[in-house]
Amino acid sequence: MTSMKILIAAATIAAGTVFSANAATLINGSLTGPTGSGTVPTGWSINSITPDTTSTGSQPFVFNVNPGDSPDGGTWVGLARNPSVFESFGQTIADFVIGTTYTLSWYVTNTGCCNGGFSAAAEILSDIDGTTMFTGATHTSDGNWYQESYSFTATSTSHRLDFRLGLGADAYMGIDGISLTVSQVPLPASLPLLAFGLASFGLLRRRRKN
Ligand SMILES: [Ca+2]
Repeated sequence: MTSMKILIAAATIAAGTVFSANAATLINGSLTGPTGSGTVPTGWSINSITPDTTSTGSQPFVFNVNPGDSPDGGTWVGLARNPSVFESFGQTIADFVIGTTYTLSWYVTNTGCCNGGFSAAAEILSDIDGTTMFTGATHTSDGNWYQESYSFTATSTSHRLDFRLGLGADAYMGIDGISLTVSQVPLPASLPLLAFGLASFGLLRRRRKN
């Protein structure tokens, strides 16, 4: 193995170690659970009104457009809204590392609901600690699944993440396959490992000269 290859391998291991150490634990991002109106899967809690756990094959309502399975598969959560209220669900994650940047991603579909009602175009909003941090693209009621994501930096070890639709004309959307990954670690955490990698490289070069 050349010294450059060893350096790259060391840096890769170092980066992997830092990234896994900073990982935050999102429970049941696949939203797997028994279907039903006004219920959310294990690991999640209702924040507002009555989100539903549903699937293509077993839903509590009749969708305007029946979606295929999401890319995540299995069950997913349906959210309704009207001009004055929205359904919302989420979970509190308590092992964030302050200063670390995380990427939150999910799949969304606009199915519409209930025999033609709730047919407006709409978008997913991602709230952190009750503040909207990201508004997804507006999707018409076509039953297709779209992936969306954004990044944020943890400012506390504990943050509450919620998903909902913004207020507006009656609409119904599904969300599934929610994932939370580390996208950037704070510089001070990576510095000692980078120094270790560079020191290893220096040792190898010195050994070669001898
Ligand atoms: Ca799922």
